[in-house]
Amino acid sequence: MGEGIGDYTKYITDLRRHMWIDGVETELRRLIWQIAVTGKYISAKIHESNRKLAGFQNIYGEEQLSLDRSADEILKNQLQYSGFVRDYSSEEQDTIVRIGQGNEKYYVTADPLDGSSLVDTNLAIGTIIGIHKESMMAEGRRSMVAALYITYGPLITMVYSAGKGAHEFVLNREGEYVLSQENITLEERGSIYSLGGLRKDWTEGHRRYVEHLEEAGYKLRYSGGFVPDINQILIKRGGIFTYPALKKSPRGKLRLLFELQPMAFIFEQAGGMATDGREPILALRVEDLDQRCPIYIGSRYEVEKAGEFLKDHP
Ligand code: FDP
Repeated sequence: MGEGIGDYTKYITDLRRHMWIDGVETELRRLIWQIAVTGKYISAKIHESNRKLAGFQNIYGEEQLSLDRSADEILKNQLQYSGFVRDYSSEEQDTIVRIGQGNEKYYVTADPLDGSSLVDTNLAIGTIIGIHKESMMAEGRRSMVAALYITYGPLITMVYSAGKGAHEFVLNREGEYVLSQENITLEERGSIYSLGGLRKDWTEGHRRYVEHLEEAGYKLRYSGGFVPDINQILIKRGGIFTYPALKKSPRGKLRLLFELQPMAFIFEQAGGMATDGREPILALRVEDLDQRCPIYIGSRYEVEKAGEFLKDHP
């Protein structure tokens, strides 16, 4: 065998090389790399604030808020320096922010620090990113070119997809993202379920769906952090995460643009599905930055089954 790319790939562990071999376009590659590196700075900020605050429970709430904002600032600045991003929108900003000159290729959405209310419990939290090739106020299927999320847990892991499968990397002690799982593929059907919202607020269709899962022996696995809960479904190769429409909030809780679209992009790339109970998440048009949406995301069987129950009992 010669020294072709086929031989070379088996030695690939580093994120940059992986994206290069995967044929990810140069600027997109650099942008994803830049965001992954920014995850290290955000992680340092999380650690810094925890050290500073140990023992000061009374001011902890305030600091959590500033942690969200710090993560947002770090991300926005890094993206601005990258030179590849025209517009930035995040859960921490009221409007879309022009951070480029106006001729850059990409538009980035961010939930800089999802689940920050879990910091004091030492559960995992995360950063969620969507990368669009045109204005993000569109259907995800049309505008998205890549998505990634970083999980800050006992390990820092990053899952990205640039439209050619979903891949997981682990940050090692040398500060490199090392490939841990390539082309993650969900099974047709899983065995865990992860449910947001209070049972008393569920709709009839959703209640019946959950009872169906319980009768079938699904195990409950829910931390209350969207990133680790979703990550669990992906890494365990299936099951269902849902934050449904509730009687008092028919649009559910989670945000379409910042939280749901990026995860839907990654799950579809892993052979899974993501719907609002009817339509694919990526077919929904974003009309408003704060738009909420119910979500059923996971392996095919469970997502389709949810659709059947919700059709019969809307
Ligand atoms: P949090 O409010 O704790 O920041 O979107 C934020 C989020 O967490 C998700 O991470 C999580 O899935 C969901 O909200 C949990 O919401 P509730 O505890 O209000 O049901």
